[in-house]
Amino acid sequence: MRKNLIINLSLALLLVLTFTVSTMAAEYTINAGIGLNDKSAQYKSLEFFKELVEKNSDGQIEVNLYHSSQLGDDREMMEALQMGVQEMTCPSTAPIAPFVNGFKVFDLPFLFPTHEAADYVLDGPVGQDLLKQLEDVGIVGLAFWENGYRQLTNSVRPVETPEDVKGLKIRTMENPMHLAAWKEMGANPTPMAFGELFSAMQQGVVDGQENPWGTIYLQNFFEVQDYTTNTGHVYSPFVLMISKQFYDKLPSDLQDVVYEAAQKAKDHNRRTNRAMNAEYLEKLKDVMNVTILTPEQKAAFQEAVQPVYDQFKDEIGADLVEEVQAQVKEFQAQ
Ligand code: KDG
Repeated sequence: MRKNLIINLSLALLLVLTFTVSTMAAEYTINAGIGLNDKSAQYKSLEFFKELVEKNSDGQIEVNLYHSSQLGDDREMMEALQMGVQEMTCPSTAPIAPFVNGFKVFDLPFLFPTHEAADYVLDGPVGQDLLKQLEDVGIVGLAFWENGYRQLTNSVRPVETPEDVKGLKIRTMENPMHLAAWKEMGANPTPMAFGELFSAMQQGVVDGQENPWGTIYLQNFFEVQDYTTNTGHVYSPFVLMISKQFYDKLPSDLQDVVYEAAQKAKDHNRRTNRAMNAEYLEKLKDVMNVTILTPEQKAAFQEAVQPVYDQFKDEIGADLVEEVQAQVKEFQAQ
């Protein structure tokens, strides 16, 4: 009888303890949404970020991840961050331009000759100053992650010269410079949110699009696109960003946990993304007609889109464009 009582009491205590622990929900929740799917390097790095934040905050912050535009497209998610109804997202720089004009500079075609030159500029004063400017629109820019060099795909013909692009209906990100670059090559560009892209290609609303190899493979674009070319016309950075309303509410030690995790996850992201883009180019060779341009052929694309610099220099800010170009040169001279 006594033994039973002790067992029952212990069980009751265990139940109370389990209940207390399970209802001791984290004090803060970060809902993070992206457009790419859960196989992407971007999602893998968010998983890495989540693990770090939850561990280093001793469970005070929980991170929920959403992929494949489940929470909306890049623009909608940035607006949700501004309103404080979503905490985190990670868009390409192209759709950030309507929020902070200076971000346009990074979508100039053929701006960054190598990944390392991009890292140098993005992690240097120009990149960090632009991240800071996001605060004026209610967003905290934590770090530049990487989308990567964008490559053309289409369902009509192999593309070896800018002339081959003529007349193709190409989906672009919602950014005037991407539109202008494809117009210079005689294409028929249409801006569209990423979440609508696959069915637009499937239904023939557009003939082609441009994205890094990892995206082309992992989003199954090869199922609806036969041809791809290593145009590498733009290096597309990602920006990991958090709602300022949310960040300001965090005690400073937890702000540090989030900031530090974002930096560590940045390194994880660049490493993973570069390895994946190289690996998926090889896999694409089995399922698509892949054109690898010679340096001379690539130079023809660079020349064709050069007018975009003159067209947008004043709009972006001539000083900013020149500063970025000077830093690229500075890096190359090292
Ligand atoms: O998760 C990021 C995507 O939403 C988007 O930025 C991907 O490069 C992209 C595109 O083409 O829209």
